[in-house]
Amino acid sequence: MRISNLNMTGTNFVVMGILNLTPDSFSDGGLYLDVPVAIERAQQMIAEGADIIDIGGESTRPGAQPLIAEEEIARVVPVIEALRAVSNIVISIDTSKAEVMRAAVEAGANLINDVRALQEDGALKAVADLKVPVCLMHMQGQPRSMQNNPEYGDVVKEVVAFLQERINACEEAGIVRDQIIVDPGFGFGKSLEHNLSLLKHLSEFVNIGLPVLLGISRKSMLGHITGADVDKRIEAGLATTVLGYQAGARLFRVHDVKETIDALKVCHAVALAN
Ligand code: YH5
Repeated sequence: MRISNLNMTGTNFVVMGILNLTPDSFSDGGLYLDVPVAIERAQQMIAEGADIIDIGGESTRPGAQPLIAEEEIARVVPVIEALRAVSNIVISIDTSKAEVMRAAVEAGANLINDVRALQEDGALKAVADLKVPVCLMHMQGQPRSMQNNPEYGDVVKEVVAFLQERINACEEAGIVRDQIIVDPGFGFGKSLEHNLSLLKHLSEFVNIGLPVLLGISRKSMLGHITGADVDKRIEAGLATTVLGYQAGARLFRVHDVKETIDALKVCHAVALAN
């Protein structure tokens, strides 16, 4: 997974715009269930410079209930097909289910983003068969209960070790190493202190030697630090983007594409200076 293959603008970062198709999403409020409305939002993020559109149909917010594959496919496939019909943008599918991965790639998706790191039945095989890049994210527990007192000995060591184990599982299943992206999974079974330690020590994830994706946009940790409501967390999110870039993260999953790209252009310009 070379960043240069995902970013066409001469910069060394990749911005993934979030297109949420869940009715109960707390940051988008389920506004994009309509296919034309979803496509308009995607086109806006593309116009703002997004390199990837990440499409998700399963809510993974704290407390969320599981969804059956058929319903998830019914939400995401029409949007993937419609977006593919009007754009050659890289499309990522945010799912844990093998059937959804297969249906999404068939419909035109190019990348799998799995918050369960291919631990569900058939998921490793699906990605190996589909030969698409994959983002492996760490989560402790399941969305329904993950924020009820998450516990770690050493959060950084444990999350790095989990990702190493999943990379090994991928390679054993025939997924090539250079198709893998890793993600500490901010907010997924983590307290504020855990999230802060992961960001402070992000370079330990960069040292794994694979591209690191950061997904902090609008999340509760930003609200806990600043007191800002979910739609007023852009500046707080940009601070984490800059810190993440400086530590070596190169992929950023965000709602606020233009603002994030401007911040990253400054980071990149400084990185190029003498
Ligand atoms: C992620 O970090 N997150 S879905 C709560 C919010 C705002 C946003 C309170 N999928 C990640 O985006 N995939 C999600 O406001 C992800 N990394 C990867 N790879 C949760 C989300 C969100 C939750």
